[in-house]
Amino acid sequence: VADIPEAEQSPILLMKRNVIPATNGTYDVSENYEGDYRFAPIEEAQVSRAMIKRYFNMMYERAISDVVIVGAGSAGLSCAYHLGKSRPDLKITIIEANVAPGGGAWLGGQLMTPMVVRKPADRFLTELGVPFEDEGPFVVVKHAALFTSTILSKVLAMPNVVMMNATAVEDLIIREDFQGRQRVSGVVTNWTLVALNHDTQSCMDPNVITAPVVVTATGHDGPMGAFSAKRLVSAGLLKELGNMRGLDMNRAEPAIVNGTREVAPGLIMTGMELSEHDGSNRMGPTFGAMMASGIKAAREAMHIFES
Ligand code: AHZ
Repeated sequence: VADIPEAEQSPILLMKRNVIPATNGTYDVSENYEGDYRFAPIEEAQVSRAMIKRYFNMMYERAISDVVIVGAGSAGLSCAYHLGKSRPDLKITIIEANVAPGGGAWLGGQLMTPMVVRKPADRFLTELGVPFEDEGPFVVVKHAALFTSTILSKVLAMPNVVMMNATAVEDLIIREDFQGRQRVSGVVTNWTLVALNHDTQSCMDPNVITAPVVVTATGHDGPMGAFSAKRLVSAGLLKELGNMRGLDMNRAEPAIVNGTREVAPGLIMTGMELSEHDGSNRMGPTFGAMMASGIKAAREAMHIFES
């Protein structure tokens, strides 16, 4: 910029003159580290506007979605992957209460990192391109984060899938369909930090997303877990919770996969939330059922759109 008068060296004027470092295909990432590393100039407000424009356009557009997936743990993400890939025409919106999506799938069990997946669910790892060690009846991914980061990156790269994290589903939209049946028709959302502070502030009303299909994948009971199962009870659509039974790997995994279904009109349940709904066993740190249940939930959603 030495040839530009100092008075004209505001970031925005520099940008208009195209004074930016070369970033074309021949750019060498190891260049300019000898005390001459330069960034393209920017006005601070451009950063704000770049985020606001995209985020609020996304919220505006996704206020009407085709499918909302509640919870981005291993079951919710597996559902998003299969549905997003199989039906690129559907607007799929993932709502995740935590800042970090992934639920319990950043670790295996007892804070150890390897992830165990019983066969035949290893086929899904192969499809994702996640490497593993074969131990006969099961396989082991060297770090659970390798599965979670891989599926997250693939899901988020899909043009039809968006995710709002740090956003909690606070309620379900339940209204009468044309047959007079109560039907889940969307979700009620709020920023998680707001949802956590309802007891400390005056009323902070939520927002809504309508969708003909909601997939709930909020995990077993916990601070936020089993959210939709519990709401079905308080809304009168389910008599009582089955409550998750003790650990039995051999019973638990097929029960979750085979039990994945539309539990109430418009609401498909997947993953460990089903153990609370149905009263099935927990399986502990073996993740094949979460993947297969997520895929089955995606198939259930497709059936609804095809029927
Ligand atoms: O933050 C939660 C997590 O990421 C999110 N979530 C829960 N309530 C929510 C709400 N709004 C938005 N109201 C919400 N998001 O849902 C995600 C659930 O992920 P998870 O990993 O807890 O559940 P999962 O069913 O995908 O996987 C369960 C993994 C387990 S638990 C278990 C055992 O305890 O035996 N075994 C396995 C394999």
